[in-house]
Amino acid sequence: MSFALPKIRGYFLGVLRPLEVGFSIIFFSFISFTQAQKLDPAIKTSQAVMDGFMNKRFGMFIHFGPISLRGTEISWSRNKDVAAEEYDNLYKEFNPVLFNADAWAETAKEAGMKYLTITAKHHDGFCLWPSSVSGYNIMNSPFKRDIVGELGQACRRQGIAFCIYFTVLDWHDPDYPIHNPYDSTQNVQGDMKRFVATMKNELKEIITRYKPYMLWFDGNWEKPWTTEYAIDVYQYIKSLDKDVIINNRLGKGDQNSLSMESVGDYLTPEQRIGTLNMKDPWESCITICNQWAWKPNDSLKSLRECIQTLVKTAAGNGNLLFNVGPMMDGRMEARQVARLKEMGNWLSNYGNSIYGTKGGPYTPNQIYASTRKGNLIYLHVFQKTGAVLELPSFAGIKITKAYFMNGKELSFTQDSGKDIRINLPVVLPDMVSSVIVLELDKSAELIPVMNNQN
Ligand code: FHN
Repeated sequence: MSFALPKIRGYFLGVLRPLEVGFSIIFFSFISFTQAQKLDPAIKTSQAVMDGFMNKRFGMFIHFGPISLRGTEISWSRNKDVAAEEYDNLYKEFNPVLFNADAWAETAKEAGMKYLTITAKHHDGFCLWPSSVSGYNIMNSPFKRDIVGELGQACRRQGIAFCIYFTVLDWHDPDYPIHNPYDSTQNVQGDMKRFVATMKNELKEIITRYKPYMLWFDGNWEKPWTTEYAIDVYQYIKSLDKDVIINNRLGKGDQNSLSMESVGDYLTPEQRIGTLNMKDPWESCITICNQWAWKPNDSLKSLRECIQTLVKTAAGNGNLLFNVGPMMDGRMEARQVARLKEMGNWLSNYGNSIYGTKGGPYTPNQIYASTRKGNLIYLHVFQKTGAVLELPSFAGIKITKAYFMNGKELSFTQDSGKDIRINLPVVLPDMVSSVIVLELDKSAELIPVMNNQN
């Protein structure tokens, strides 16, 4: 038997060795594959930069391009309301002569917005800056002015952080396999390697010329795009500017399925107020009307809806990126500018209850929502349901004073662990959202999120 062992051992080694090698190749390629699938946390945007971004709470989103000549939706109306041929030649008529970057930046400033995001390139592939990478750009239109550059400078003059929207997919680029989302028979072989190289060159132009504070990617759900490309582009961007913020739509997926696992720095719920989330940074993007790009007589949200959308977003611990679509001549509609100004008036009174606050501890509902900072809770009351506002109380922390922000003191009772009862005046001081300040004897940020759904 003993002499047999080396043989058996030799036999098995004979068999095992190649298997071992095989397994280790598979194992290590799996590791490197999963490694490539993961973003190196060391290059991720720093917590300090993200905190600075989340303290801003309110930004302007601008969807603009040659499609404003037709008043139909940007990119999605191509091959639908507007034939691709006609759509792709609109830039030859695009001449927004009344475009005034300072007017746009001032409108954002007076609305109380702290950052602004412009669609430098949407899915239709048209570049609103003088790109030397793509000839399909503003300098080949009758307008021949750098809309992105002028807006960046205007934002800096107004002290507003300048951000840039950049599409991942490009239905106009011959290297991108999909040219019509409504008809896959028009798909082509394309060349994604070259497409990603072009994307990097365009991003280099944008980042080095305009030094955006944040890049708002989109169009990351189609088949040709992969997580590997996303990681590669994220790393490339960070090699150009380590502090530029990148939303989570660089990662592969659609906006509802994306998580913090995705490639990017924050979550981006769309056309809805995100759920209260004290852990992951998030920003809801919502239209002031219905369409992203300009549409004649599009239905404009009421001031109540606009303010309560902002308040509920902040109360959920998120930012609101509020969208306007300028008209074909480059002006923003006067009624939209007026609505934004009204929001700015509200914020000039109650801004401290929004900027730099945290969400919670109460979960927003139809009657109230709350934000907090230090030892203060800001209760946003949307409507009266009676002479007394009842709230679940929080243990171990006492309310020392209650009063309307910039207003009179209110009487209240608090039996810890059960509820808080605040006596309200006959008429609330603000029609859309009245702010009651609760001063506490300890930090409000210690209070766990309450489940106070009505
Ligand atoms: O397809 C785009 C759409 O046109 C618009 O830009 C919105 C804004 O967030 N995002 C995509 C739809 O999810």
